[in-house]
Amino acid sequence: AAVLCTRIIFQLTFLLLDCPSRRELQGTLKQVQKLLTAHETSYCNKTIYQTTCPKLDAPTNGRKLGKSQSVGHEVHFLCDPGYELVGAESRLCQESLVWSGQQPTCRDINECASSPCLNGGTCVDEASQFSCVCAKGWAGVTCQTATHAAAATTLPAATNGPFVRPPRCTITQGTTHCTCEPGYTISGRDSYTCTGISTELDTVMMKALILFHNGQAGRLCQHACVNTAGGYRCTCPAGYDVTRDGRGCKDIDECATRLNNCTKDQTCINTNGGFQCVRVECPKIPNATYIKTSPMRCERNPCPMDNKACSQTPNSFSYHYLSLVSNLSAPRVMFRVSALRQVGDTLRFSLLGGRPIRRYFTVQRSDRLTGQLMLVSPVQGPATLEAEVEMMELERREQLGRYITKVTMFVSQYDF
Ligand SMILES: [Ca+2]
Ligand SMILES: [Ca+2]
Repeated sequence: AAVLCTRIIFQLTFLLLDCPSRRELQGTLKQVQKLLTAHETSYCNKTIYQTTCPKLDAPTNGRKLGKSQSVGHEVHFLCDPGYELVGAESRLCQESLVWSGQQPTCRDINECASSPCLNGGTCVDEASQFSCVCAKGWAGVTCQTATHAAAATTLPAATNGPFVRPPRCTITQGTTHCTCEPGYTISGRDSYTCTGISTELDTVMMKALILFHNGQAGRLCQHACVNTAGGYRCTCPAGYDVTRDGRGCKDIDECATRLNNCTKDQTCINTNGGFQCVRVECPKIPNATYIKTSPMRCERNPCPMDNKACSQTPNSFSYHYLSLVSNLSAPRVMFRVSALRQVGDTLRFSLLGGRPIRRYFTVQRSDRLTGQLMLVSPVQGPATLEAEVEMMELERREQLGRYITKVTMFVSQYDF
């Protein structure tokens, strides 16, 4: 409009100064009229026929709120669950008939991207850094360490005394022969009582430990997270199923199903992420012979009278198998061996084996009649460890009886 006006003024000035002819004047007026018409047309188009902004689309995987495209009206944008908005949350139809800002998009949220605070910790944003407020039972910069208090409250009280069960005895040709249920050991010199090796407790304890270990609220997936459009999916390694909540991994019990290939004379031991077929072979040691009294126990045949070499050998060997997860925190009780009552003046518990086993385990007394195998250092799986706990009865330093408990531990590759 400014240019147009200048041009009209210029042309009129020209007319006034130079006294133009009638024809020239008519020509100029025609031109002015033409320009004014053109201007009016363009003005009318805008003000009367174009009062709205162009149509806006909703972003892919999102919605647009507000339908009006009139000047002064706003539209808002929302994304579907699993997506986040990138760009303007709203756009305004401006006087110029152009929407303000840029068209936003909905971007898939990568749920698998790790949060810095683990185990249910809350991340607190600070200037150029962050800090974690840890959930109860966790500590450390990223809440990575379980505090002792949490472990203690989750575990059942470890004060259970020895378990006692009557043995099954048979009398053949004047000799009494007794055996115990699996998990119990004949102990004491009389050999007529089955004393509990606290397998039952250990099973409960292990379950509690595993639950505790898996209860890591900060981990979205226990194993692997796969980001998907609008969501995510957790996957588990071979040997595990994804749990019902879709986040955890549950071991497949191959021994409870036909998924194992153990033969009839083998015992299937379910492990975390797999299984083992085991078969107990009685030890061959000089001066004594052993017979299998149960799939997991060997007992010494009676020694000839006054054969001291024979009577010094172990009275029994019992075998136990534990399935553990990798990196269990230590110290921790793994197994208990108990005597029903004291025979002789001393009961001694010790760990047999060399340095490799001593790196992870120790044996200590937990009460007068019980020794416990303790894990002293976390074991990184996959690994198979064998610890032998010896219980010895003494009278004035003379050996009365020796009982060996072999504990084989199958440590999984993962911490579940
Ligand atoms: Ca996603
Ligand atoms: Ca298994």
